[in-house]
Amino acid sequence: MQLDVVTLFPDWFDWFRDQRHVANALRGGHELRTLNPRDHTTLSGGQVDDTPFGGGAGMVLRVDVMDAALRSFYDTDPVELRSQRRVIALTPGGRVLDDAYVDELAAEPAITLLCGRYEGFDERIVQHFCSDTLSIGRYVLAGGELAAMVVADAVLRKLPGSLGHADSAVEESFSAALGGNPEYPHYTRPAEYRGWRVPDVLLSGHHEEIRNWRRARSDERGASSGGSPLP
Ligand code: 6GU
Repeated sequence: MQLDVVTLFPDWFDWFRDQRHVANALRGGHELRTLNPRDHTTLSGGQVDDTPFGGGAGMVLRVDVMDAALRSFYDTDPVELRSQRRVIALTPGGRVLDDAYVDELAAEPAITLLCGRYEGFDERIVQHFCSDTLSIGRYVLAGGELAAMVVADAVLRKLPGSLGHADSAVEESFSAALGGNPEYPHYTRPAEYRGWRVPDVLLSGHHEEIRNWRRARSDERGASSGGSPLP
C-alpha cells in the first residue's frame, strides 16, 4: 500500500513513522509519504489559504494551490487522479470511519489523504479531486492530521506483517470474525490477584469451551451497545 498524506505539517508524521507497527509495515514494502502544499504554492509568502467568500471566521485551503501540489507530485491532472487511487478529504462531516471502511481502504493499493486546516477545504477540492470524504467521529479537530494518523494506524495494522502475530487483526473488536461485536475480555498472570480470579474456563485448556466462552462474552458486549457496562 502506498499511503500519501497531503499536509501543511509533514513533521508530525516523523513520530508516527517510528511507531513499531507502522515501521514494520514500512519495512515490509508499504509506503507512507507526505506532500506539503506550501512547497507548491506560487502565491507570495507561501500562502495556501484564504478568507471565505461570503464572510465568516477562519481560512479555507485554496483549490488552485491544491491543484498545483497534486499535479506536481503525481504528474497527473488531479481530476484524473481520483480514478487511479482513492483520494480522501478528511473532514468532520465525512463518512464516519468504522471497521468495514478500514477494510475497504486496506484493500486499496494506493490512497491519498488530504488534511484540512482552519475552516477546511474550498469545496471544489472535494468536488473535483476527491473520491471520498472521511470523518473519524462527530466532533471537530483543529485539523485533519490526527485523523490521518488514525486512518493510517487502523489501515496499516490490517496489512500482513505489521503486527507481531498473524491472527492479531482477524479476531478483534468489530471484525467479521466476531460478528461485528467488540472483543471478549483478556486476562494474563497472575491467575488470582487480591481475590480476583481469572475465569476457570480460560485456565482449563479446553479450546472448544474457551472459544464458546469468548464468543458469548463478545456477543454480550455487542448487545450492550455503547461499550461494555462497568460496575
Ligand atoms: Cl477527518 N477532520 C477534522 N478537522 N475534524 C474531525 C475529523 C476530521 N473527524 C472528526 N473530526
